[in-house]
Amino acid sequence: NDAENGKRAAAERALALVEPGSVVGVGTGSTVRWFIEGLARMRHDIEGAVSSSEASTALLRERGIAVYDLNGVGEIPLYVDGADECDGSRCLIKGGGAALTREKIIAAVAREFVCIIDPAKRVDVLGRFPLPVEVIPMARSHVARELLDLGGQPVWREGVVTDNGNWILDVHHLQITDPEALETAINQIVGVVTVGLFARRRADRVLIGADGEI
Ligand code: DER
Repeated sequence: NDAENGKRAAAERALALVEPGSVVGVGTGSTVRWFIEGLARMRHDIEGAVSSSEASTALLRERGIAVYDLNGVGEIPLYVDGADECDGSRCLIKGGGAALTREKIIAAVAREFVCIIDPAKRVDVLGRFPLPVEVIPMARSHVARELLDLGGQPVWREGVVTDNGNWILDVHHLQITDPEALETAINQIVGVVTVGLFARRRADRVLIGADGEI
């Protein structure tokens, strides 16, 4: 279908950006799965990967790609990951796959963060997709009340525990016209581990389907 074709096309384009002999930063999700398939084809040309989730780690290792602890590697030239929404300034909502914390860590370390999306995720204003917020379990209700005060409608993603042992609130009904300000505001709430807004550190390039780019 169109979405899958768009995901695959964007992922294929990202493969061309991989430096030979490098350790590649790899994200999480169905778009990144196409990127991982491509990395498998070129696994002898790369040193290995650092991964943003146990799920991606398994996919990489099954394909004969070494996965390193981030603390054990130097600079990461390139991080490739998907997103749930992307606005015209390359700000992203991420976390649909519950991997937002490790994704944000690798994005912070990587020299270049390239986001790969199908065209349906390109929006004018972020917020139609509920904003994921990773929270320390004991703080769930406190953070939810604070998010209500910020105008959101938080919903507990019940039954989901992140790779870090935390819970997720998905915040509905936000119109995020100032992503950096909202990211900063939510980061301040005690009990928040990570907010799935990538604005302070946004994508450097966004590859959209077969031929779009911002
Ligand atoms: O969780 C994430 O941030 C992922 O990147 C995810 O949201 C993108 O998922 P998809 O590629 O399966 O749409």
